[in-house]
Amino acid sequence: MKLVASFVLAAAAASLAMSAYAQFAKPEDAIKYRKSVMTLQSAHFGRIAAMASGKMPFDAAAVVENATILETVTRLPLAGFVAGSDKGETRAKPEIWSDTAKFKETGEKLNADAIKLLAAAKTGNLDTIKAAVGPVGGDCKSCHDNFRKE
Ligand code: ASC
Repeated sequence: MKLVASFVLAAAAASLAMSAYAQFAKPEDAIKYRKSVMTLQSAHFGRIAAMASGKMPFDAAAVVENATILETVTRLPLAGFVAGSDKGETRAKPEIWSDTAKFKETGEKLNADAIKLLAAAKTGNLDTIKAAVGPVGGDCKSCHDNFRKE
């Protein structure tokens, strides 16, 4: 009886682990996930960009806080572009799935530049931060230009 119970538990744990690994039950879930990621990227990068451009008062600790979150969040978008999620409420271009290498490279560059932005944030120097903001904004823009419909 004890043995059966432990098998049942193990099976339940395995199926939970599997569904977490598969990540998305439906294509709409993947679309919702990546839109959420874009919202977070925009919010946290937007605050840093606003400070870099003088639209918001410079607060070194707030830059570190936002850059820390941005560095984590920029690891996420690629996982949302699963096969079959090219249809529906999305502006994702087919090139994401036909030119995957370029798309992946673009996504990885964003994270690499976000890592540099976090390092710049930790210096507390506004000019250093400003120099690291440009590349991240450029990554956002080039990915949207190449891979997002109008
Ligand atoms: C943002 C945001 C984007 C990018 C882009 C940079 O803050 O929401 O989509 O930066 O405007 O060019």
